[in-house]
Formats: sequence, C-alpha cells, structure tokens
Amino acid sequence: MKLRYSTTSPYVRKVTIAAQELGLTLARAPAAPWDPDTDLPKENPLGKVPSLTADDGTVYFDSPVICEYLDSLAPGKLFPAGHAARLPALRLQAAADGILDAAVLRLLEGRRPPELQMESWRNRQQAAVSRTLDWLEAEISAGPEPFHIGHIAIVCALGYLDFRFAAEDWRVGRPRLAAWWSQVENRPSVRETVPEE
Ligand SMILES: N[C@@H](CCC(=O)N[C@@H](CS)C(=O)NCC(=O)O)C(=O)O
Repeated sequence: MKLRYSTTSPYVRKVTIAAQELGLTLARAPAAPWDPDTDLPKENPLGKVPSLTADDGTVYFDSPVICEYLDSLAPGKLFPAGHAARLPALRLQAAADGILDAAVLRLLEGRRPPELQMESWRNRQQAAVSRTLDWLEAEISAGPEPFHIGHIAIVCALGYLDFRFAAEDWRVGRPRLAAWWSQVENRPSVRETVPEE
C-alpha cells in the first residue's frame, strides 16, 4: 500500500492516525498537489492528497473512504458496527471534516493576491467553523473511548486550527471540548502526527 501525502494536510493526518491505531504500516510517497506538474492526478483524478494505492492497484480517496478501507483490513475497530453506533461516529466525522473544509478555504482565500480576496468569504468560512465547534461542544461525550473515526477526525480538525489559526483559540468558551482534547492529545498516534511546516 502506498500513501501519497503532504506533510501539512490534516486529511492525510486522519489516514496516518487511522493506520497507526489499526497497527498497519503504509509506504509513503510525497506529493505536491498544488504543483501544476504534479503526477498526483494519474492516481487520484481529483488531484488531492490523501490518495492510497492498494496492493491490488486500486486507488482509494478521499480520507473517509481510505480510513474505511484500512479498517476493513484490520478489521473493524474504527467504524463501529451497526447503525446505532456507526451513525454517531460518522456524524462526528462529517462535522470535523466540514470544519477542515471551511478552515482550508479560509486559509487559501487569505493566500490570494490582496486585491482578489473577499473578506465576506473568509468570514463565512470562519463562521461555519465557529458554529460547528459550538455544535461539537454540545455533542461530544465525556471520553474518547472507544476511539473511532469521528474522534480521529475531531483530533485532526482541532489540531489544524491550532496549527493554522493558533491566535483564535478554539478552547475559549468550549470547556467540554477542551477537556476532551486533553484526554486525547497525548495518545501516541496523535502526539506523533502533530503537523509542522
Ligand atoms: N475531502 C478530501 C479533502 C482532501 C483535500 O482537500 N486535500 C488537500 C490538501 S489538505 C489537497 O490535496 N488539495 C489540492 C487541491 O484542492 O487541488 C479528503 O477528505 O481527503
């Protein structure tokens, strides 16, 4: 199995944490999705990381699908069985991935030439992140056990906000989420995947 990755991608971090939690080893090959000459679209037509090529040549994307594929090999620790347990985990994953999508859009908007940037667009993404953090504050249950795909996605979303938007501490006004974070931040798979430039 070969994972195409970039070091700062929070979606790649999801896959890396999932593999570690499942005890799977992935071969890793760097990719530069924003380089116009990247070969990534030959594997993932969307041109995005993460992209995973399985041993039989099948290419899996995006991060929820890759994580589910890895879980099928392990098997079955990160996606709880049965709708009653599985849907809550998927809801958390959707919320956390949505935080990432909005935060990445906001970051990219801020990297456009100043005369092309739309403050209202950045504010819209910031508001989506803020609302969804409040939603998580209300939804998160006391502990992260059993650790599942929803928890992994939340780790990556909160970690990305610390990485890119550290000045706007998401912990302020969200004590339950902050307490939850303090229970997961020293987990080996989390500690060993902290993003850096
Ligand atoms: N929904 C996708 C998002 C993947 C994604 O947006 N990756 C970014 C890097 S953080 C990327 O490769 N962007 C390149 C592009 O949008 O062209 C997932 O969960 O894997």
